[in-house]
Amino acid sequence: MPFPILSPEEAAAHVFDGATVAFSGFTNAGAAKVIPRAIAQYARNLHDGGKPFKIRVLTGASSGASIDEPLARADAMSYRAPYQSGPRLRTQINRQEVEYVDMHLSHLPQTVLSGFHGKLDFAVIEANEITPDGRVYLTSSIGASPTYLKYADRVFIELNDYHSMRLREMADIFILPPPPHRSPVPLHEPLTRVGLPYAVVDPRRVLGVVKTSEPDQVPDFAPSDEKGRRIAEHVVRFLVDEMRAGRIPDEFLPLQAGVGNVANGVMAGLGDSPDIPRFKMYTEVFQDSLVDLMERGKLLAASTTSLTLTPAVLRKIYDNMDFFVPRIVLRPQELSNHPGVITRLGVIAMNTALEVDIYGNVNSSHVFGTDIMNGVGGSGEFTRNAYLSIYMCPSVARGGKISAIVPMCPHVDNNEHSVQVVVTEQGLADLRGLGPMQRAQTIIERCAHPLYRDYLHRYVERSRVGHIRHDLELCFELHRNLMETGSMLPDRDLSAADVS
Ligand code: 0RQ
Repeated sequence: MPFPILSPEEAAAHVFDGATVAFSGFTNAGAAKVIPRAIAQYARNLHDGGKPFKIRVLTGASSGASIDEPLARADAMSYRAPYQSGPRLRTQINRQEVEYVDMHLSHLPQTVLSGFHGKLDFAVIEANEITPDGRVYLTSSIGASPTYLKYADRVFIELNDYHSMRLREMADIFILPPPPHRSPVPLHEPLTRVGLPYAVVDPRRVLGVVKTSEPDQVPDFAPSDEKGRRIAEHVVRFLVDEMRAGRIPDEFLPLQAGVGNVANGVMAGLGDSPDIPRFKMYTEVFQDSLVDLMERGKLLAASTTSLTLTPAVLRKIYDNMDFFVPRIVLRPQELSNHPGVITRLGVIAMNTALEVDIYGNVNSSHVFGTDIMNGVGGSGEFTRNAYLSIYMCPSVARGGKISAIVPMCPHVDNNEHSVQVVVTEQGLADLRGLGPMQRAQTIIERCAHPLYRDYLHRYVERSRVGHIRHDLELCFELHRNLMETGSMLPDRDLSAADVS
């Protein structure tokens, strides 16, 4: 090993106040683990001595328990991009203590190489091997690590022997050159390979290696509830009908599914349906339910940037690599989420909304238009470029006090021009080919909870007539009610309503 072996504390002590540090990890999969914790402790020690210490943090996507939470608990972050999902960090962002750049995930590598985030002082990357000539074999996610390894001034490798050494057989790594010297990415099928099994670093910039044996900290999924099952049923029926109508070919189209319990439940529902043929995925996150589908032969192949799997399920893959290696490709996020490839393959995208307005604009990220939940993540690049873009959510939250169908979203991540289908447990609104007033009627009738339907119809009837109807005095009345009284319809007796 030509690189110095360091303790996490020795590595952390190199990092200086104000440094930009890029960590591996797309979700908790493949996230750096021991060095971020040591940096958090280092920050606490400096703070106790009255010294300032905050770093600017980049990752591939969220990294909750591994990176964001320890650093947030130590008040050690001043800046964060491109996606997060940690409760503590979320609070700091919403108090404006941390500046957060919420961005499309495929754009991240290009913004790094172009210097949009400033100079990259450090990269901290989890790997299961680094060779003397600088080949780096990554672990359970690729994310933006190849870019970070290429552009960071100084690099630390967390050499984690928990992961299977055979992950490199899934890896397909290729960095897009800067514009205008880009050729079309020759990906014609989810399993096509265009790159190398390793990322590359200039060995002279590697300051050291820290050894670990820690699993990824991916939390368990909640079992699918009744609403989730009904949402899954609507999606399955719609896709089967689309096949029968000849708008989805018999061999089906590759699927993308967002993160979370709803998406996990919908994928399980698709897997259980005898009417859905065997299919492939072109997605960014490979979640627990997909492993079972692959073992049953329903899911034939998947392209992803991360294996976001709970430890027991990841272990299943590692114990059966002969089966999984030929079926999974792990790519950098600029390829897993590449708009051109998503369009070429005709991906069916299924993502989750916090709320949807009556015209089909979607808010997935900002409660009240002000408070960040997680971020836009990869939802934007899939929604805008997919063959079919589907949004799913329960029709109400908090026991009916919140309607997910609202007159106007106070923040829009994906707009009515890209969103084609909206699904709640109440039903499915197919918006293709519909003008604004038809969209409004369809969404209210099919997707809104009965508690809110009359209100929403009245809103449309009373609004100013144009191509789209809106009343700028009342469009946020439900949100204002929620902020002021804790319920969007304060006068409704929810105990009498069926909000199950
Ligand atoms: O809050 O837990 O305090 O009760 O929001 O709601 O229903 O558990 O939602 O976990 O499926 O996540 C959109 C956030 C959904 C997620 C979002 C409250 C509700 C609850 C969470 P409590 P659920 P889920 C792939 C693609 C954006 C990025 C994306 C997400 C909490 O899917 O972040 O899709 N997506 N990326 O009570 C106020 C409303 C609400 C509301 C629900 N209308 N107003 N609060 N809640 N609706 C991933 C990547 O790119 C990596």
